[in-house]
Amino acid sequence: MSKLEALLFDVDGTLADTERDGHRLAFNAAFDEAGLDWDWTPEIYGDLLSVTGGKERIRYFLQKYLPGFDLPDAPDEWIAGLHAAKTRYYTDMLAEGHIPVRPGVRRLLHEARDAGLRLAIATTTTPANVTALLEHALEAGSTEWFEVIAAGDIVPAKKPASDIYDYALEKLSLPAANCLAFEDSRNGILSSMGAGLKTLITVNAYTRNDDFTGAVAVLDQLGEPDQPFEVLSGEVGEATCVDVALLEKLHRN
Ligand code: XBP
Ligand code: MG
Repeated sequence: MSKLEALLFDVDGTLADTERDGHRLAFNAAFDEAGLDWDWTPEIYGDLLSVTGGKERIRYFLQKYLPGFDLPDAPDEWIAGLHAAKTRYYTDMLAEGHIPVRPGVRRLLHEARDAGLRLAIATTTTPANVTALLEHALEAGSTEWFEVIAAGDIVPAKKPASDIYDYALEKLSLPAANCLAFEDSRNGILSSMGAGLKTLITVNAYTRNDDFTGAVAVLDQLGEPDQPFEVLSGEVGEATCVDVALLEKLHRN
């Protein structure tokens, strides 16, 4: 049987609830700054989340909601500029402390480090967003806890493709069998399972009804000793919050 040696974390929706009141607002601020009257409501954004990656999401929005929009010459550069402004707004929001990590995240990461588990990140978001979240929402210096931060355009195909997890595993020099992934979405679990990883899901408001077939367990949150998780599917025994012992059990099963 393979020993659990490393944990690979998605970021958006998993480490923190970043989408509705983080990324979405930053996109809208960038649109406003560019003189565009686009308003990504929480409902529209829920649909746009079917496409991962901010630049890809803008393109999808234009195709689906504004098919007649007259794109400037050099549309890729224009979208990249819009997206760079969005990243600026988003990282500023994080620096101002607007977005906390989800319940149980800080505790579990400390416990995992104490237990000698190796840590990595596999996300579609821009690297600057990951660093800003770790440093401001998790803990100053916590970027160093992660041996590998696989993010954004480092691979050509974003989730649901498995490329970002394949890349992280290669950098860790570990087979998927020795690792466990943490995800929150259908696109995320398609990516992690595509790389052969057992995957634990914590849902959020946007992903609660996603199809998580194949997950080792689906929970509403990692939980804290005084804030138990709700089990949506999977067998967790007596546990009421995710700790290293439960991760080892889920990985073994
Ligand atoms: C997260 C995303 C990201 C963010 C935006 O998906 O889809 O694109 O919404 O980030 P996952 P950027 O959690 O599956 O990795 O704008 O920096 O691309
Ligand atoms: Mg996610």
